[in-house]
Amino acid sequence: MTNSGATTLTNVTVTDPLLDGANGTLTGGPIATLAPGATDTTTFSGSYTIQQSDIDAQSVSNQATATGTTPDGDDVSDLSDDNSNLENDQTDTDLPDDSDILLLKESTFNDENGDGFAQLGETISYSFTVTNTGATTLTDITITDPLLWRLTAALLAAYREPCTWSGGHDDL
Ligand SMILES: [Ca+2]
Ligand SMILES: [Ca+2]
Ligand SMILES: [Ca+2]
Repeated sequence: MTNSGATTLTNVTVTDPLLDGANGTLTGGPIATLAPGATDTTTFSGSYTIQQSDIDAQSVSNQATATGTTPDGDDVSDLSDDNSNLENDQTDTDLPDDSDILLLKESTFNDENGDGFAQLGETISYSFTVTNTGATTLTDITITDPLLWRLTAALLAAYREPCTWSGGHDDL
């Protein structure tokens, strides 16, 4: 925070929609008096707790506003910038990507006539458990399985249910 004008400013405050919100804190101030050319780097500080939407976006952007009162009683203000006193850019924080997925495929042989052996026409049931092991929200999750496509084709011809899908649907 710098007073870039020629007059002394009083009652200097900072507002920030992100840090003033439910997941942020903005502490310090107001600065009672800021002389011409003076810079204050210690009075105001803030923090923000990142949300799932931020992790998914892999970035947090926001901007603060400083306001001070001139000797005439007027207010002057400036939108914050990330690296220059002459600009008004949002401050961006990149969040590292942490996306990953795991698939578990389990099987059960269905000894449908109960004789302890496998015969033609008996089936195997498969279940799939999909887990999001990363930190981001995943969408449009699909499973491909060349064996089950073959089974589906072969057994649909015989009007039989080729396999069952169970488990993991909550993760899908
Ligand atoms: Ca800038
Ligand atoms: Ca600015
Ligand atoms: Ca059997």
